[in-house]
Amino acid sequence: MRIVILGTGALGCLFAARLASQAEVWMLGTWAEGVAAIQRSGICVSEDGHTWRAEVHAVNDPAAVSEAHVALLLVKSYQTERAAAWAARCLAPDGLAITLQNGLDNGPRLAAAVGEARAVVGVTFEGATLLAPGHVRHAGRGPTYIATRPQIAARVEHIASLLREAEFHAQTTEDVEALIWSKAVVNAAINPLTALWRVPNGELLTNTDRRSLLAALAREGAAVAQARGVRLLFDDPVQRVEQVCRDSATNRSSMLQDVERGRPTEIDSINGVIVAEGRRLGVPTPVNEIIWRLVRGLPHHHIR
Ligand code: KPL
Repeated sequence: MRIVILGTGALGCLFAARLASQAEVWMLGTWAEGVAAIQRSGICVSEDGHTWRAEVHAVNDPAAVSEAHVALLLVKSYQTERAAAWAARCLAPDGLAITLQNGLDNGPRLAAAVGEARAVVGVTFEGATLLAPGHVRHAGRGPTYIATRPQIAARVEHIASLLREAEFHAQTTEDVEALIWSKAVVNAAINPLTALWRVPNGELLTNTDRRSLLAALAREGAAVAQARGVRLLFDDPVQRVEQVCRDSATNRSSMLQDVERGRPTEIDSINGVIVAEGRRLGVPTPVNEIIWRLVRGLPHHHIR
């Protein structure tokens, strides 16, 4: 089985390293330092107090990979178009492209590039931090879900079992919307506030001003999901978001890390989609809209 992983960031490295024992793995990315480090010395994974290495192919040219059975998209959501176009070039006609990215709008963009029949949406709750190019710290374990449908059920099950052999908690699901929206409601509340205030997740609970905005964002996101007919995995979005803040108290959210590094954020694919869906469905989302604009207005925030 030939697998191409789009993206050489933290999760790309984690998935590539683990899958290297099960498949021929290619990493494809535009980040020169990341590709060079992996070419030079493979991927380095630090977890549970030890560090191990895996050898994979790493390239920056999609022409180097062809007839891949699986393409895994693990780039930031503002890089989806390019990664999806590259996946289309690398995939075999009966290959599948799977997005495991953050955000609510990756599926349609992937399908536009590779075709509906080859596009698959998933979500992962694995947590990883990039320590250096090609060196990832496996920071938190969580399940990975891949959406299945009758036409591709056998291939999706095969990929899920490969991921399980690579020690991921992988499952297939027919209701991936529930997972994506549940994750997005949490991300829409925590990520922008930590990025704007530059605090770790647990600090969002330390005073009533922070807590009230956190709660308002979570309630609006859940209301939009509900209007869309999505069955969220929790009854009380505020309780859920506060629990995530406690469980990940010392984490610096991915959006905070992006802002600190002067990179664009995934705000459009998270809060931006909640606002757009709210408008479409007649659900007011004033707090998400203000927060969305505040993050987009941050200095150096590039807009798609
Ligand atoms: O998913 C996350 C992120 O940072 O993107 C949370 C759950 C908020 C943890 O930091």
